[in-house]
Amino acid sequence: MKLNKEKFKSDYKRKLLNTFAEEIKDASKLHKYFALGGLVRDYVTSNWVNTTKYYKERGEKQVYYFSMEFLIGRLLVSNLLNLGIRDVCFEGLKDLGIDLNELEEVENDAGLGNGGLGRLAACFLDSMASLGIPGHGCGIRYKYGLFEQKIVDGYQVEIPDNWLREGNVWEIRKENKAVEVKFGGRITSTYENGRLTFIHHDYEAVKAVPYDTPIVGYDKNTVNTLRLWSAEPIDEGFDFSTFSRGDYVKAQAYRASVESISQVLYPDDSNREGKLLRLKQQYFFVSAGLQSIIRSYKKAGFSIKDFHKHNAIHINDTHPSVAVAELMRILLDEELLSWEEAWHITTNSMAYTNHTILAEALEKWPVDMFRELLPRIYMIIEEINRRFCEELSRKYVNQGGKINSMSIIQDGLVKMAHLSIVGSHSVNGVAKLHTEILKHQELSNFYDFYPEKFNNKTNGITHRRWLLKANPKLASLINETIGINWIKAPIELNRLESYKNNKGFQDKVYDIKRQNKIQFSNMVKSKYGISLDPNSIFDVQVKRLHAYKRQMLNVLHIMHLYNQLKENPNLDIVPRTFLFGAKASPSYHLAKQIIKLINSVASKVNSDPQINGKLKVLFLENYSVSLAEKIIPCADVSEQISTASKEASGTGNMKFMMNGAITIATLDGANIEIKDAVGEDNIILFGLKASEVLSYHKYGGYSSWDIYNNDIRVNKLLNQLVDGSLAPSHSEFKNIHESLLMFNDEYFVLKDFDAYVKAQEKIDALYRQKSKWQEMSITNIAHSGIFSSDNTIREYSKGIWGTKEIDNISI
Ligand code: 26Q
Repeated sequence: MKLNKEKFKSDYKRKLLNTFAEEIKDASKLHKYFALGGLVRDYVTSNWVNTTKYYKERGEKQVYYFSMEFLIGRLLVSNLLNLGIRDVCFEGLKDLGIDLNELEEVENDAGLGNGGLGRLAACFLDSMASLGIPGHGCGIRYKYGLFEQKIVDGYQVEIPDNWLREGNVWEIRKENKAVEVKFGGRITSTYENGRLTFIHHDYEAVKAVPYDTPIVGYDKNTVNTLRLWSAEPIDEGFDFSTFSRGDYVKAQAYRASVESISQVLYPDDSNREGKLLRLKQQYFFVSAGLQSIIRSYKKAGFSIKDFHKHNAIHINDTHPSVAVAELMRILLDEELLSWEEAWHITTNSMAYTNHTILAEALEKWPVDMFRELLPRIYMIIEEINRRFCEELSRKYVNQGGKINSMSIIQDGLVKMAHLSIVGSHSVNGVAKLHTEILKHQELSNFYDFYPEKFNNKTNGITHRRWLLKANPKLASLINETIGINWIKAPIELNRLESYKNNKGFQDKVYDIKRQNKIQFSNMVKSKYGISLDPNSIFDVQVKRLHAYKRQMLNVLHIMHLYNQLKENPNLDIVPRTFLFGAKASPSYHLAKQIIKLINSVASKVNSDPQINGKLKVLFLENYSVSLAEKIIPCADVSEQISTASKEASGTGNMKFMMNGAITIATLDGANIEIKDAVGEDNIILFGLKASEVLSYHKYGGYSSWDIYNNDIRVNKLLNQLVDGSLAPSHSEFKNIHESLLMFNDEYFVLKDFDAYVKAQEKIDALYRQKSKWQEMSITNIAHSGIFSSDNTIREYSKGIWGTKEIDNISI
């Protein structure tokens, strides 16, 4: 948009006055932030209304991305950037004595996600709007996002994330668009006009109220919508005419039970037993979302029979997969279509992305629970399954075992992945290796039956947030060097390739990294009182804490370096700063113990004068989107060290390379594609391959005891976990010790230890060759463009949704 500084300044002063009846000199930082946010929203609204109208009037095909999680982070600066007014606002505010960077820090992260899957959804929203694709998000407006993490005495403590406390400038409550969602009750059927009709009795109705957030495209007038649903009682919850103390108490209980539906995001749980409330959440937003889509589709005057030609429904993992049955219900019971018609529309609308191969992560619901909560939906799933099994039995004659293993309902459980596959026209994995494993291992029966459904869509990240916004200095240098086209066409970052040996350019990239490290160290100093050395290698592992991600391998290596330095204080290593950030699921005890271990190692190492500044270890509290934006631009080394085959894709890996970090990696997930993009000379690979891991799983043959007995380094390290070296209590790290020995090291940490140490020695040697290192770093940045989610979204759009890119909306 066009905006000059003077106009902005007067707009801003007026907004502050109108919102808070205050002049700048009297306003708090919070009010200054809210006034700016409100003004930005005002700037966006006419394009927002126009976009919605344009899509509707033209009947453009729209995609709805259904996701339990949207890990958005902050919106202020990213909206300013996408509107093209960051600089003018920065300067205007400066004239008014206000620092935009300070206001940015006032905004609470919208942390409505656990990790990769939720952040991917947020990157996709940014890319859809920036490409002009009519694509919207549909999810839950959790009152509390992922817990806030505090570290107390080295332990993780979880605090509720009350992100809405001060209000949310970006959302608009749409009371008039509320819909009803029905739970429980019972179903009867009658014949009406020659048609079997189902009636739902004694159900509990919940009001679903949408809150809409505008999603602004970069340098486009497209503004899409993220619609998040909030659960409320249908009326105030009690009837004043029969008011009594008992009713009052009942009414309050009813209100609380309804509101609990959108109260809190479930932390990615290690014990993922089917929780009724989570199933309620899933049906709640799916039903509300589909009802509102159909309502507005019909209002625009189109035939329900063409629904799939104008709408694509994407389900982000199995979490929203009840959408398959809910769309069938609406088409059958409300639109009165035949089963065949409804099934045709449903399967042609739905597409499903799988994000994990870990068997324990696949969602299954006990039949009894499912049927009681969603009686009509259960009936429909039974019928879908009956027809599916019939189809299977025509192809697989006398193969009852196979049919049983593919059934949607099996052993008293409803298998949501099976429902998703059967009910969708597309099933995709999120990186090449992951998709191959789905096709040939995890879902091979389904791949044999429906080969045409399976496809790969390698994940991506929005380069606008993860480079342009997070690393403004590097972004400016890139602009000066190759111009600004890369912002719209990120592949053009490859023009930096020709500067990789340019000494002047190398120095500038080095200098920017150093400045970022200094800036970050200042923050660390004031928050933790710890001094970091910006000349040391910043070696960073930030991601959720999971055994398969192998933070343990990283810790064992640090302990090993420490042991070596204790034996030989003159050991010549490049000073290193190891930085961690990770939340553990509250019930995941092993993961929490690993956090404590990192902190124990940190205090041991950091307080040892003999180490003489060669090692520093820091666990950063409360890893989140906004913290990621600060830490990633400082990283020299990116730790992507999952057990091969276990990380579906990873997206942090892409963010780091885009900011010039060198990746130390196993051949897992998208690390493989990063290797293909930068070449083997520009990434440090180590460890077991996926095929080796899978073969150990299948045939056995690995004994962690052998390594413990034969490698004196490993022997010493494991003993140190339980001999009081790191904690006064010898049982503090007992579970870790047991997982590595008694339980035979499920994730091959010890098996890969030697290779990892050697890979780290390689990093040390390379970092000493400054020019070589800079060349590698620039090569990584230059080849990061293909990992822009713009590319990923184009592939989804062409290959799955059939949506088009609209150049500019003109009304
Ligand atoms: C399930 C049941 C009960 C409670 C929580 C859950 C749950 C919640 C979140 C299960 C899974 C998740 C999230 C999974 C996830 O983030 N997967 C990651 O997806 C990324 C995007 O595709 C990939 O890059 C990562 O490799 C993958 O781990």
